Amino acid sequence: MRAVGSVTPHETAYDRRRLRQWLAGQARAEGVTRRRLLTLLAATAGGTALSAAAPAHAAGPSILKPLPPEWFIPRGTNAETRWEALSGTGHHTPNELFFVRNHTATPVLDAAAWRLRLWGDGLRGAPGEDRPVEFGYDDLRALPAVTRTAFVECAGNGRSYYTTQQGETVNGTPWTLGAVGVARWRGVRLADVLRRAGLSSHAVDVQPRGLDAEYVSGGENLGRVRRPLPLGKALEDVLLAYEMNGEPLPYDHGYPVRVLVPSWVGISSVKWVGDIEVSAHPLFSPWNTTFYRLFGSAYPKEGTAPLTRQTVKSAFELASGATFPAGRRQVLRGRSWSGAGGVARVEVSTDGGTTWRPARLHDRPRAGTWTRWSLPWTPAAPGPAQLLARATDTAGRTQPDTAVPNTEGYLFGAVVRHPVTVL
Ligand SMILES: Nc1nc2c(c(=O)[nH]1)N[C@H]1C(S)=C(S)[C@@H](COP(=O)(O)O)O[C@H]1N2
Ligand SMILES: [Mo]
Repeated sequence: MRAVGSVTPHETAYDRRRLRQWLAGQARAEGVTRRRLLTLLAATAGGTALSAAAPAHAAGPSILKPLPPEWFIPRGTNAETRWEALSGTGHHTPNELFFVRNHTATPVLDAAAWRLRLWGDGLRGAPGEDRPVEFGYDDLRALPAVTRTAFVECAGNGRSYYTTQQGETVNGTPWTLGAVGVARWRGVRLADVLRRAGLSSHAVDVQPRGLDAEYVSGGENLGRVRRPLPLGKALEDVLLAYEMNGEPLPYDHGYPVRVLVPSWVGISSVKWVGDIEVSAHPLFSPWNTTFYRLFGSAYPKEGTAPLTRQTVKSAFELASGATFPAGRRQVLRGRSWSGAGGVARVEVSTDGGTTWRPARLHDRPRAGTWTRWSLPWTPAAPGPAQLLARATDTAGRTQPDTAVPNTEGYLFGAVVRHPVTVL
C-alpha cells in the first residue's frame, strides 16, 4: 500500500486526462442531465437521454435499525450519530450507533441470491464481445480476506456550521458532526476481483452501482446510486466489504456487500453493490457531476474536479450545550480525523479560542481513521463557554478558523465552536 499522508499525484493527472476524453466525446454520461452537461461543458454538447419516469416506491421506513433519540438525530431518510453517545465507546463505532445516509431506503437483500456483475469495455474479452463476469456471495468469501479500520464520512458532514458559524446559506442535510463513523471492515480487495474478472490495460474507471431504489431529485429520476472511481484508487486500497466490526454487514450499511473507499467522501462507498461497470472511457454520473464537486463564487463555473479525500475535522464527545459544575476537574474527550493522513496533533481551547493547550493522544496516528484524545479542564466561573479543538494531520494540514463556502456545503473543515454552560 501507498505511504501515509501524501495526496497521490495520479488523482490530478487522471482527472485532467478524463476531462480531455470527455471533451473529445469519448466519455459516457448516463443519467447526467442535458442542462448539467451543457453547464459543465460550456459548449454545445451532444445530447444525453433523460432517464425514464420515476418508479413507484414502496412506503416504509428508510432505515431498519432502531434509532433511539439518545443515540441519533433523525434527518429525513438519514440518521446522525450523537457525539455524546460515542463517549466511552472504543476506537470503532458500534454498528448500532453508526450514522446512516440513505438516498431512498434500505433494501433487504438475500445473500444467497445476490450476484455481483462486472461488465464493460474495460474488461478483457474477445473483440466486440460484452463479457460480464459474476461473483456470488460465497465466491467472494472464498477469496483472500483483508481487514481494515476506516471511517465512512459524508461529504456534507459539518455542513450546518457553514450557516451557524459563517452565516452562509447552503443546500442539503444540515448535519452537525455526526455523519461519520469508524468500523473494522472485512472483505476482499476490489483489485483482486477486478483482476479475476479480466481487467484490460485500457480500463480507466470503475463504477459500482447500488441495488437500492432509483433516486428522484427535483422531479427527475437520476437512476440508481452510482459514482465512478478512478482505476488508480480502485486498485490501491478499496474493499468489497461483507463484515462490519466482526458481524455480517447490517442491512442499513449495505448487506450483503458494500464498497469501502478509505479516506474518500462517503458517497464513494456504495452500499448494496450489485454491479460494477469497468470502463475504458471516463464515466460520469450525477454523483460526480451535479453532486460532489465544489460550486460557488470561489470555484470554477463547472465546479471543481469530483471530490475525493475528506478534510480534517475534530469533535468533542459531548452534547451541544453540555453543562459542567464550576471548580471541578473534568476530562474532555474527543476524536480528530483526516482524509490525507493520520492525525498527529490536537490543540484544545476552553476559552473560545484565546488560549490553546495540546491534547493527549490516545491512538497512534493512522491514515483513514481517527485519533482519540483528551484534555483535563477545571472550569472556573459559571456562565457560557465555548470549547474548540483543532487538529493537524500527518500531511501537515491544520483546521482553519473558517472554511471557504460552496453551494452544497461539502467538506466543512474549519474549527467548530462547541457551546457548553458552566453552572
Ligand atoms: N447504494 C447506496 N450507496 C450509498 C448511499 C446510498 O444512498 N445508496 N449513500 C452514500 C452516502 S452519501 C454515504 S455518506 C454513505 C453512508 O454510509 P452509511 O449509511 O453506511 O453510514 O453511503 C454511501 N453509499
Ligand atoms: Mo454522503
